[in-house]
Amino acid sequence: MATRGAFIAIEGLDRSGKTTQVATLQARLDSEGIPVKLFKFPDRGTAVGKMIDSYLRSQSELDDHAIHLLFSANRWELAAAIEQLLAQGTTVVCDRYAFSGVAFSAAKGLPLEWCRAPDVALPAPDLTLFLDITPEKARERGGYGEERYEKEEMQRQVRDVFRVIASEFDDATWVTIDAGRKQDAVAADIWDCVHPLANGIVGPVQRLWV
Ligand code: FDM
Repeated sequence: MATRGAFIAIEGLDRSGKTTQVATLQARLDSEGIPVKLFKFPDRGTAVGKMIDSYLRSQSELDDHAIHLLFSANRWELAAAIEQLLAQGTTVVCDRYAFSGVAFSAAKGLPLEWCRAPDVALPAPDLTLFLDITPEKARERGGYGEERYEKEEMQRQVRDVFRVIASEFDDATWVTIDAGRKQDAVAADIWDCVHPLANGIVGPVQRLWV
């Protein structure tokens, strides 16, 4: 039976080592000869992405609802490209996706259900890996960066919302990984989860949030 590429989302808190782990996963898939394409959200290169970038750097102010919708629009801009790649048999790895969208906006106080609405019917990942790290461990790693959400209290709240989102998924679709450990141990866990999907998936791409 024909297979399509797997859709993998990597979500994570600040200082969880997400960027490194995404690069490591991409390299591993490459070395196994599995076609892979990486997306990163927000994609700051599009017209919408430029507005998001300016907001994150605190160079502009936007209403919380408005920026939420821009983050979602940024995903919709690339949704067709993602679907096309999956149909061609390419594995798609996303560095952040709609779960970050919900987690960050809900952490600011917007209702969870309102936050989900603009992402309804986007392609749903087959697997989401959540790189979890305690605020204490993040502090040990040198604290947070300069951008708008990189503050301990915000990260705590985001972590709480991620927990709520995680509880809605089964163990095969959402895996929380302790990212407070050594890089190699985290990468090994990620590969254990991704490997079974890497040779392709039978059946259509699912939709958020069903
Ligand atoms: N972020 C990211 C959101 O608030 N909503 C979203 O939909 C997405 C995809 O943007 F603080 C936040 C999360 C993070 C910031 O992410 C930029 P990177 O990974 O640090 O570039």
